[in-house]
Amino acid sequence: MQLFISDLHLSERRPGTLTLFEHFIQSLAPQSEALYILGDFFDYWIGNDDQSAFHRHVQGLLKKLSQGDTLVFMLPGNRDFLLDEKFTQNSGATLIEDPHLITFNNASYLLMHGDTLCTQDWKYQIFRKLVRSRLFRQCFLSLSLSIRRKLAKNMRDKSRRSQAGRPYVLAYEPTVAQIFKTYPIDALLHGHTHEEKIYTYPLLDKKRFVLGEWTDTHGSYLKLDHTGVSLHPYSHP
Ligand SMILES: [Mn+2]
Repeated sequence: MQLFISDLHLSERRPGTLTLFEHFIQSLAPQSEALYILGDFFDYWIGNDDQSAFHRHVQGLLKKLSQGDTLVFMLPGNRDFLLDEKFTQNSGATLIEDPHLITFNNASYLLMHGDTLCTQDWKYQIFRKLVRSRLFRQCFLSLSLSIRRKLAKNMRDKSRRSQAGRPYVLAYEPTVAQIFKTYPIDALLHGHTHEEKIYTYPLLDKKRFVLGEWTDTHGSYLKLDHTGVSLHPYSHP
């Protein structure tokens, strides 16, 4: 069995979500061969030198899981795209690229965070290209931690304001169709849009599984086993 989660947006300001995740990683996750985290695991990640007690604790949770029988994979999202090899050392999680192809039981699945599917938001796609460049990375990481923290907070506030009152940007279906054309897959698994929903494409005989966001009381995960992929809510027992 393999498990997939995304969009926990873990931060010091969301202790309840951390508690729910702690339960997940100690009860369900150790039963799986692999845990894939599909982006926005952290609400923000401004560089590996930001080793607060909170970050050390979360990395420790992943490390403990990876030292058992479960492989941990981390696909960075738009909030934590600065995760790097140092994080791998501290957490035992292997970083994977977006998109990432896996096969299981003779079926193929494509894993993504999901922001690259929202191509109607062209302003965001330009911004994404810019911040993922080597130059931006070097410049940003050369700033002091306190300045990076301020910039990250400004960016979050700005995105919250621009998002307020508007429907969440969804995946653009022609872009999804292009993905199905490009990759010989049975299903696409992603997060980012927080929908917690399964899309079916009967003409193509394909599916798209969209993970939900985690809160204090509600989590969301995908399970892949011999029966295929299934979407599940997660809550405190
Ligand atoms: Mn996201």
